Amino acid sequence: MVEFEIVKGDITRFPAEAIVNAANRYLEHGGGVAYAIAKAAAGDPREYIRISKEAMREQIGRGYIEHGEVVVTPAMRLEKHGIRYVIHTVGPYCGGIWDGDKKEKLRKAILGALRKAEELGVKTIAFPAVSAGIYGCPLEEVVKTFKEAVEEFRKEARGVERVYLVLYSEGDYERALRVV
Ligand code: AR6
Repeated sequence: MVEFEIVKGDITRFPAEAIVNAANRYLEHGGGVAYAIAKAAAGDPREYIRISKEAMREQIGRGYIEHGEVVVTPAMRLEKHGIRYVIHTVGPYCGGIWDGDKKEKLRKAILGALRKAEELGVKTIAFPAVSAGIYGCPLEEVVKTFKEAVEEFRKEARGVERVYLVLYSEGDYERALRVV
């Protein structure tokens, strides 16, 4: 049984075996949680961008990812928190607009990371609220999509036991808890 838990915290120090990055398709890590993860992992965020792009070439065979495709990089300095991998996924850009297409893209982005966690053999995985920051998707819809994606993943999960959705601010955390 896969447990889904909404927690408050900083994902760069969250003790899950894999953490997910809310990346852009080029893995540029220029702002938001992506920049925070890149800086915390490698010290110099540019170094983590270089590592991510190299990993993308090796794992995907091109210079960008589609929704549902993910890239794995080593946790580097994040290992001191028990983190082993960073899984980069790309959610939809909403700019305040939400529809079925955005939901499907986010669902793919979440499931792609969950399936990669299975492949990596990890038991715990933590996500930020993918697309709910710079990409401007409504937080409540993002949380709802997370719940549904984890529900779907339960049918196929073998090794993953716990999925965390980590909210950075108190306000977002309280809003997320109210989503049924
Ligand atoms: N821990 C957990 N959550 C965090 C942290 C943290 N340390 N820092 C921010 N958040 P965003 P997106 C939350 O903008 O909307 C980047 O430039 C934040 O409050 O990071 O998918 C990428 O390179 C928000 O709720 O991701 C892309 O270009 C959530 O993480 C673009 O932003 C996601 O916000 C992706 O935009």
